[in-house]
Amino acid sequence: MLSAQERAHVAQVWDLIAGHEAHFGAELLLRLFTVYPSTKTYFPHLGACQDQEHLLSHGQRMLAAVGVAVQHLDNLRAALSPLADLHGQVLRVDPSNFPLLIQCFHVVLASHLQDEFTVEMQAAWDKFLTGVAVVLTEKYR
Ligand code: ZNH
Repeated sequence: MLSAQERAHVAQVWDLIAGHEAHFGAELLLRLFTVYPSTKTYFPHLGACQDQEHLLSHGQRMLAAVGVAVQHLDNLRAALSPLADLHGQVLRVDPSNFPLLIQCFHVVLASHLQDEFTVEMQAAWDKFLTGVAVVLTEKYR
């Protein structure tokens, strides 16, 4: 559960990303694949050539889902239910990959926002993304 202050920080971070979902998402994926090459195995069509078009389109979809989560902080589980089915039952992404993505998220944010990205914003954003990851990984049965 996020406090009022944490919600404000999450909204503030999202305002800085909104409108740049595809580029932000592509950079996030590229960093994930570079720092944790094992994650590429989930994206055979992306990993091999790291085709910019594919990175941008998948980045866009991923970040758009994060945007939906930002708009539904009080009911993440309902808002992300179809995506949780997809990750848990179809893609079967190992849950250990989520913290890796979250870490890359922080680095990409920090590298762009620099001094604008305060420790309070980072802490709130971490709590938020962890909440998203919990929902996306709880349908593994
Ligand atoms: Zn994921 C897909 C989101 C994480 C892997 N994803 C996806 C999508 C989305 C997402 C929106 C699309 C869907 C449709 O189309 O329908 N993710 C997401 C989010 C997150 C994630 C939000 C966190 C935060 N993922 C993840 C991880 C991984 C993944 C960690 C691993 C590494 N995904 C994935 C895959 C896919 C997806 C493989 C599929 C792709 C294609 O199809 O191409």
